[in-house]
Parts: sequence; structure tokens; C-alpha cells
Amino acid sequence: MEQGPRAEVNLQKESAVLVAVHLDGEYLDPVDPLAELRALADTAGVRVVATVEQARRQPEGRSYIGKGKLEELVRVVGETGAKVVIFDNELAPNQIQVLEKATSCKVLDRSELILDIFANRATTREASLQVEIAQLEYVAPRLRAMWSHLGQVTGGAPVGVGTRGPGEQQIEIDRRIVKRRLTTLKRELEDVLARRAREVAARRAEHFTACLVGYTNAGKSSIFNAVTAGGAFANDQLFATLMTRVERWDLGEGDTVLLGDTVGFIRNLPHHLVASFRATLEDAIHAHVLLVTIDASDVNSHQHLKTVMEVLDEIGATTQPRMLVLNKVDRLDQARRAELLPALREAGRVCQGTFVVSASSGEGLAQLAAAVKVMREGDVREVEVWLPTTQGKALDFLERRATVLDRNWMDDGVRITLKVGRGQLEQLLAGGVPLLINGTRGKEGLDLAFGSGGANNTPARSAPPHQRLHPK
Ligand SMILES: Nc1nc2c(ncn2[C@@H]2O[C@H](COP(=O)(O)OP(=O)(O)OP(=O)(O)O)[C@@H](O)[C@H]2O)c(=O)[nH]1
Ligand SMILES: [Mg+2]
Repeated sequence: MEQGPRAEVNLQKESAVLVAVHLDGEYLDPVDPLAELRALADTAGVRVVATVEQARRQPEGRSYIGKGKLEELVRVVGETGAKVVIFDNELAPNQIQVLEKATSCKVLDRSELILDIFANRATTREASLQVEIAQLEYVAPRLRAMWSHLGQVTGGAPVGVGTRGPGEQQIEIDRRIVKRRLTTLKRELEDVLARRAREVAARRAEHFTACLVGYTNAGKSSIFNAVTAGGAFANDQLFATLMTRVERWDLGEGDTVLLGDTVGFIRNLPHHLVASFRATLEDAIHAHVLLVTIDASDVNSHQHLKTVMEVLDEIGATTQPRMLVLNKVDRLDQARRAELLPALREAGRVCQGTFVVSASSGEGLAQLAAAVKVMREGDVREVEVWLPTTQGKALDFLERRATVLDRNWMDDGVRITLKVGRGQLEQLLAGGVPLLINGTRGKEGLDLAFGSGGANNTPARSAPPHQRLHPK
């Protein structure tokens, strides 16, 4: 059976030509426009043998690159014996077809390459599900014929770029098979999503959660490992982390919060991938505070920050405060620090505070912890709280987390005068503890004592004159 060029190629260890078309008005890495694609190729295990670049106002309709450039590409492929051509740009299915015919090579675009990396990294059922859905949605429409084997796909084995089946001469795509498979996968993912949402909600109600988010390779897992018991895989490659990890973070004086480490973002992240990775990013979406981590030593740090902010908005992580964490500053000398950091600080001014850190040397991590602590506590005030004696756990929580000034035991409850942060009381209320705060029940009492609005540092309205603390 004749095989098309896309059929038998496995990306790992394959030799590839990288192609980048720089379109008018598009962002361009000023130092090395192909650096990120090369890093992605490297991560996928591809051996880069040549690069071809072209500047164009807009893509050529049929083959994306111009006629002369295509001839050059064909020549380079012939000379190097490359098996794969990887474009930095997003290609339409018919363009892929034209390019494959001309070069007799498998042609991929950047999104497919990213999907391939994710497919190879996915180690959990959840990650595999998400990758396979993204691949079916993104890759399937671009292939002319390869789905005959899908009927035999079992157990969600990812239909990877490298495992593509029969080539162009084979039967037409059976879209019904793809659709059926997608329905099954999505149903399974829904279950995973629902379970994960419940887990995250439970965690959030019980603990203050901070989440590291940021560009891939920024050092999120390294920070995570430096401040928690660790266990996250940190490596100098893109997308080292695919699944969220959550650990306790000791902020000092026995004060702990939960810290999440998440999958990294990248410019032009395939849309389907963002959508299907929602489950993984659930922790980020619902975290109390986001630690937006940037590699300050990367020449593209500004662009990275912009991308991260956009992706956060896209996934709906919009309500909580963001803190800007500028990592890897050990790589910057004093002059570079003075030059770079103020500009990054300015670019991240929507964030509540900027922290200059190094996961390697530990610099700045204590300040970061202190700031998270302040954020968690929110506004600290002296209040009187009543809670039923049955709420032993909540009482224990207050004893540990707040400064108790006085306590009075009554028949059915205990009245405590304490200095406490809004955040702690919010946490107890969210957990269903029936508190009276300065004599008023629940959220209303909280707003009267601390000021309404819920955000930290909101000025308090003056608390009403102290009323009866006891409910009766
Ligand atoms: N010099 C220096 N290198 C760092 C620092 N933090 C992380 N690195 C290195 O940067 C690389 C990436 O670190 P990771 O912690 O895996 O980055 P990440 O943000 O988790 O990356 P992904 O999971 O791929 O999104 C590793 O080689 C780390 O050793 C730092 O503060 N200074
Ligand atoms: Mg990581």
C-alpha cells in the first residue's frame, strides 16, 4: 500500500527543516526569530538540519510561502535529506497538502508540533484525554485520509503526530468515526472535569490557595520545589509540566497555604488545547492569588508577560489578584537589573506587587512568602467572634491563625476577642461555620467589620457599636 509523506514519520530523532514566515505587523523575536520554534523542535526530539525564513506582507494563498521560497525549501530538503518540514505559522489543510506534495516531506505547523509534545508528555488519563481531544479537533480536519485505524484505537491511546496511519491514497476520513470517538472522549473528560471541580472547590473552601502560572520554562516548578516539599519535575525544556501539582507552602510561623504548579503557557497556544486544558487549569482559575512567573533573563520577557496575561483572561482566571514574580534574576548583573526590572514592573503594573526572585539562589522567596501571607490575611482587625462550641475545628483554626486576646466560654458557644484577617474569617464562612462577627451573622457581619467588597485592603466602614454577641 502506498504511503503518503505524513504516514510513517516519527518525529523523535527525525531531521527537520524549520520554516518561519514573518508577516507584517507580527511579533518577531529581535534576537533569534526561530529560537522558540527550535526549542519546541528540540523538546519534541527533532534534529534541526536547516532553517528557511521569509518576510512577507501576507501569506501566499496556496503554499503560504512564495514560489521562489518554495523552490529554495525543496532544494534545502533535497540537500539535507530532511524528513519533516516544520512551519512556525499556522497552515491551512490545503496548504499542507501543497507543501507536502512539493517537498515529499511531512509538513507540520507549530500547533501540531506543540500537540505532539503534549501527546508524548501526557502521563495521566486526564492529560491523555485532553491531548487526544485537541488532536482530533485540530489535526483531524487537516488530514485527508488516515482514520480507518481509529476504529481500533482503544483505551484512549493518543493519535499522535508520529503515529499517524495511512497516507493520502487511502480511504477518505471517516468523520463519523472521529465524531463518535470525540463524543466518548468528551463524555469521559466531563466526568474528570466535574470531579476536579469538586476537588478544587473543596480545597479552596478549606485553604487559601496560591497558584504559579506563567510562560513555559519560566521556572515555576523550580520555585514550587524551592518553597514546598517539592516533587515537581523541573527541566530546561518546554512543557516539562503538564499536570497541576498542589503542595503545602509554609509561610513561616506555622502559617501554611496551598501552592499549585501548572502547565506553562506559550504564544499562539493552540486554541483547542487551551479549551481542553481547562481541567488542568482549574486550580489556577479558582486560586485566591496567581503568581505570574516570568523568566526575567529571557530577551522576550515582555512578550511572555503579555501572553500569560492574555491566556489567563482567556481561561477565565480574572477575578483574583495577580502578583508578578520575576524569576532567574541570578542571571542578571546589576546593570541589567537596573535596566530591565523597572520596565517589567511597569508592564506588570496591573499586578499587586512585583517580586524579584531566583529559584536557584533563593533570593526574594522569603519576601514573596511574606507578601502572600499579607494577602491571605487581608485586612487585619480586632473583632469579637462568637461560634458554637460544636465548632472545635474552627476554634482551633482561629487559635492558630489569629491573635486571640480574650475568650469567654458560654453554655453553647465561645466568644473570642481577636486580631484576625478578613481572609481567615472568609475561609471559615466559606466552610459553613456559623459565625457571628461583632454580633452580626455571617457575611453581613464580615462586611460591617471589614468593609464590604471583599477585596483586600478595602477601607472598612466604621463598625457599628458593639451589640449583643450572644445570638439570643
Ligand atoms: N539560573 C536560573 N535557572 C533557573 C531558575 N529557575 C529555574 N531555572 C531553570 O530553568 C529551567 C526551567 O525550569 P522549570 O522550573 O522546569 O520551568 P517551568 O516554568 O516549570 O517550565 P514548564 O513546566 O516547562 O512550563 C530549568 O532548567 C531550571 O533549572 C533560576 O532562578 N535561575
Ligand atoms: Mg514546570
